[in-house]
Amino acid sequence: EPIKGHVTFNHVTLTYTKDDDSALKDICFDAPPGKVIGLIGSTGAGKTSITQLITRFYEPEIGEVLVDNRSVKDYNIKTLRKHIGFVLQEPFLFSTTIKENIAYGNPDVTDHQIMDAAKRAQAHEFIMNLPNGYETMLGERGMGLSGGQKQRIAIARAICINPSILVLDDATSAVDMETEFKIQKALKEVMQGRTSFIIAHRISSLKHADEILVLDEGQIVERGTHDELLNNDGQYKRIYDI
Ligand code: DUT
Ligand code: MG
Repeated sequence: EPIKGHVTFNHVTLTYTKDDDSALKDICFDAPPGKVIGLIGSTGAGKTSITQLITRFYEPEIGEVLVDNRSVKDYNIKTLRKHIGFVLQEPFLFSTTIKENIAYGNPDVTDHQIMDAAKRAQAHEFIMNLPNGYETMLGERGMGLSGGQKQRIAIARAICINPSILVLDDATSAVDMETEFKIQKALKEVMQGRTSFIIAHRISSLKHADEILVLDEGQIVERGTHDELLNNDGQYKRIYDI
């Protein structure tokens, strides 16, 4: 049956290695379908770890992770992962054609859908400017494309998969402003109607989130909307002022 994309964390604690401190401590939040959750905090704070619990790459030591009010443990893992799209800072690309890269993980997708996804991902134009267009062969890890172009291919892929839950892990760092603008536009398109988790170092990419969780050393130290957090005069405000 379809997944609506309601994500709930109930007192989640995650420990990678027994001797280490927990990477996540008592994390609680509720992300209703279609809402946008922003995750911010210094390196090692636990942002990526949160998203990896949703896909069950890891299991919490304490607490539970629910999708549509059902524990992720009770899902068939393949079914669950089919409904979760990832756009990572270092997109996962293969040495095959651009078309195959966009269609990856979605064998039933048509050429028309691939092109439509690329247009919405702000990638169609640069693809058409390549000598072989959609048939252009990429090298290892997408060699031949810029970082921003690779990201837009990854966004097009996420659009094709049509996930209910979307994870954007630092998707717009390390690109120039014009490219960032294009990527932001593409992300807005792909986030439409999906529960989205935006991980960012820059506040500009997540200030429109419905709720922002500020993480520090595995704990949520502040939460709220952009405006609420600025009024708090806490860690978020300090990041904003830098
Ligand atoms: N950690 C491990 N093993 C792993 C992944 C992470 O021990 O396989 C630790 C490193 C860190 C904590 O868990 O102390 C949280 O890591 P995470 O990658 O979730 O942090 P982040 O907020 O995503 O950091 P960054 O901004 O650098 O991506
Ligand atoms: Mg991370």
